[in-house]
Amino acid sequence: MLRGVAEDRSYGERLEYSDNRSGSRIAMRFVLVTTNKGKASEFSEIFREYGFNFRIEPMATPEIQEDDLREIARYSVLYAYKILREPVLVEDAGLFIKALNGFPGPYSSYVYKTIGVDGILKLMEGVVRRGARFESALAFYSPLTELKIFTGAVEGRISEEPRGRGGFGFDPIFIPDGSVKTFAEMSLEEKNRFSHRARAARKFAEWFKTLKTLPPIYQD
Ligand code: ITT
Repeated sequence: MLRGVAEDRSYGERLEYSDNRSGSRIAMRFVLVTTNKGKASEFSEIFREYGFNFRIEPMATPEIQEDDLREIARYSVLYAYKILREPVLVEDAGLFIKALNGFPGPYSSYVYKTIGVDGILKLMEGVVRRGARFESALAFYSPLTELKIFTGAVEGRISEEPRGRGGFGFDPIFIPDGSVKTFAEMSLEEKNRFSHRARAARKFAEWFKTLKTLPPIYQD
C-alpha cells in the first residue's frame, strides 16, 4: 500500500507514511495554504485517501477584487509561492445565490464576516426560488508543473432557517441537490460526497498522483 505524509504544524496533527513496496519516503510534497480550519479538514480527509505528502500553512494571502474565483486563486497561489518557494495549493470558494444575482460569490468571506448567515437569510425573506451554488477554484503552482487550476461546483438551495452544527461558513443554510440535509447537518465524509471543494480536490488529486511518474518536484 502506498502511503504519504500529512504534516500539519499549525493544527497539531502529524501523520507519517511510507511506501511499503520500497520502504522509501515519497519525495513529492506540497503546501496547502489556508487560514480556514474547516477547509483544511475537508481537504485532509480527501488527500489522506490518496496518501499525499503535504502540510498545511495558515498564511493569509491577498484576495484581489475579481468576479472569477479562478483569477483570485491564481493571484493567491503565486503570492504564496513567492514567499514559501515550495509547490503550493490554494483554494478560493464562494456561494452564488441565484435570486441575489450571484451574491455573495467572490465576496463570500467578507459577507460571512459582516452580515453572516442571518444577514443572508434576511435578504432571502419571502424569496420562493432559493437556488444557489457553491463553487471552488483550486490553484496549484510548482516550477516543474507551472500553474494549474481545478474547479468544482455543487448546486443546491438556501434553507428557510439555519440547521446543523457541523462544517463552517454558510453550511447551516445550504442544502445540496440530492439531500434533505444542510451541509452543517452532515458528517465531514458526507459533505465530501457532495461538495464543490471535494470535487475540485479530487480533480487535483487525480492529476497530482500522475506526477509520481515524473521526476520529483521536491526532495526532502
Ligand atoms: P482561505 O482564503 O484562507 O483559504 P477563507 O475562509 O477566506 O479561507 P475563501 O476566501 O475561499 O476562504 O472563503 C469563502 C467563504 O465562503 C468562506 O469564508 C465561507 O464563509 C464560504 N464558504 C466557502 N466554502 C464553503 C463551504 O464549503 N461551506 C460553507 N461556507 C463556505
